[in-house]
Amino acid sequence: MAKIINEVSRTFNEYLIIPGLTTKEHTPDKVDLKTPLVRYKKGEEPKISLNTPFVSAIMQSVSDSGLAIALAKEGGLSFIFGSQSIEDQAKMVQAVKRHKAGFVESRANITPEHTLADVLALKATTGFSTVGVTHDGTASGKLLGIVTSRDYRPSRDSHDKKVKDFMTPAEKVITAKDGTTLGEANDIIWEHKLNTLPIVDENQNLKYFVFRKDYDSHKKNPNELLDDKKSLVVGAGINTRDYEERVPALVEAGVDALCIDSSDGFSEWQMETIRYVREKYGNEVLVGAGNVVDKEGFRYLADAGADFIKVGVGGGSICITREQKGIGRGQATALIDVAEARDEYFEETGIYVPICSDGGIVQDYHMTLALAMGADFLMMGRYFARFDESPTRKLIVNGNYVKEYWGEGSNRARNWQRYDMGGNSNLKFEEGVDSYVPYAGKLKDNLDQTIGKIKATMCSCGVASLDELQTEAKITLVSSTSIIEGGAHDVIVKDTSN
Ligand code: CPR
Repeated sequence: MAKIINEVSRTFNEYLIIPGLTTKEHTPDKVDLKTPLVRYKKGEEPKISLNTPFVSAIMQSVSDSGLAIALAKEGGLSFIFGSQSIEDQAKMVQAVKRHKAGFVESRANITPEHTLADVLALKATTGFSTVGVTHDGTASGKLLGIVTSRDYRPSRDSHDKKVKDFMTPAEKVITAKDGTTLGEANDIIWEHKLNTLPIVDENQNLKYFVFRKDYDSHKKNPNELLDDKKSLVVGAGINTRDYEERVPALVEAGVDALCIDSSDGFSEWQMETIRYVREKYGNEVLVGAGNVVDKEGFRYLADAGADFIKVGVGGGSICITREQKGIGRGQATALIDVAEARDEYFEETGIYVPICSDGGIVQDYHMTLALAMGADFLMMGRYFARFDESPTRKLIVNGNYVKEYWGEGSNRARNWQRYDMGGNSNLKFEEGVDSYVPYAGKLKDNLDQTIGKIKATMCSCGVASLDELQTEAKITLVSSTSIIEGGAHDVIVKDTSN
């Protein structure tokens, strides 16, 4: 007979944290969120620790080089999506590793043959008002001019007007050569009263923009996640099919950590992928695995040598795996179970294998709960998809700004490998949806708020580190009636939207 687990599996919404004694020592500025990313032996240091316990989901609509740069600057890490060609993924990894503070790759580009209507559409979807005009409309094409909002009047000019007829042509644009330092670039910006300085290579191909408005933000962020050569740290997703080609290309590109991306990671396919990495690179290349939802799954991947293990099946906001396949487990219960397995494994072997709670986080307090329940770090898709830095279009839907967000198992992403069960079967059915999420602005502003809330809650618990949170937090189940008590109730809430 099948094994029936009668314990209900639960979600974060069903729990709350009970405050502990807050001493005068417990102030948010003293809270440290540093956490291990990869396995380590008792008494040793992990090869990589995060300064902020967040990683961004391995998804087309979330983790490209732009988001990876923004998140590493804040102390977290992105796993660049693997559902693209090996070459394109390696290029994205390289773009992060080669990133120089203050030098940004142009994310809004157009050709001279496009029209004002195209410029306006590009501005609306990307949010960028400086558009690079290049011969092929790419971010690295020959620079032929730039367009800023000073070059056109949307209410007066014909929207059919060609870009070449109103752009500031390259001969009139002050540029600097690749290799210019940030200090030199800023001097040129000040001297010529510029808003934007394009950086070009010896063939006049566009490399970067340096923006005047960013000047202050170039000051180094103390949380920034850097490798020993002072480059930003970046991860990448891999699959269990083409790893013999993909892994070497990503390693060559300078990737810091890999993660096998699968909706169900408790498989021999994952074990073989980890074995391949170990045989070829020993412990030099770091590789996480998952996803699992119980002790057995954790143990299997830990024994296989995974550097970290992701937890969660079916809890993602865009995910319909539970409806489609009937597999999964409430995220909180899965996490609590796997955290116990991780601690037992540490006891027994002296090896700590960090766990990552992946999917299903909606409220900021869910993050604190997940960390208190034992997660070493959190993977989020929906949360990051809402920001300027995510790779998707910003649109207006029903009068509100939104960003697009689609699942890796949706028809749009077509990342069937993530759901692949091996063999020659060619089964393809959707395990996720294509959606919109409310637009939320800049990553840094949102992260500052979120981290502020987590630190405040930790102070309420009387703890100053994640380790202390995990050992000392008191967590309680809540009834459905007490959930009503938790929101505003029995009052008429004023409409403050106008
Ligand atoms: P949220 O943070 O949006 O709730 O969840 C993101 C996570 O959802 C991803 O890290 C991944 O594990 C999972 N995921 C992504 N696409 C998916 C589809 Cl189509 N189906 C099921 N899970 C998906």
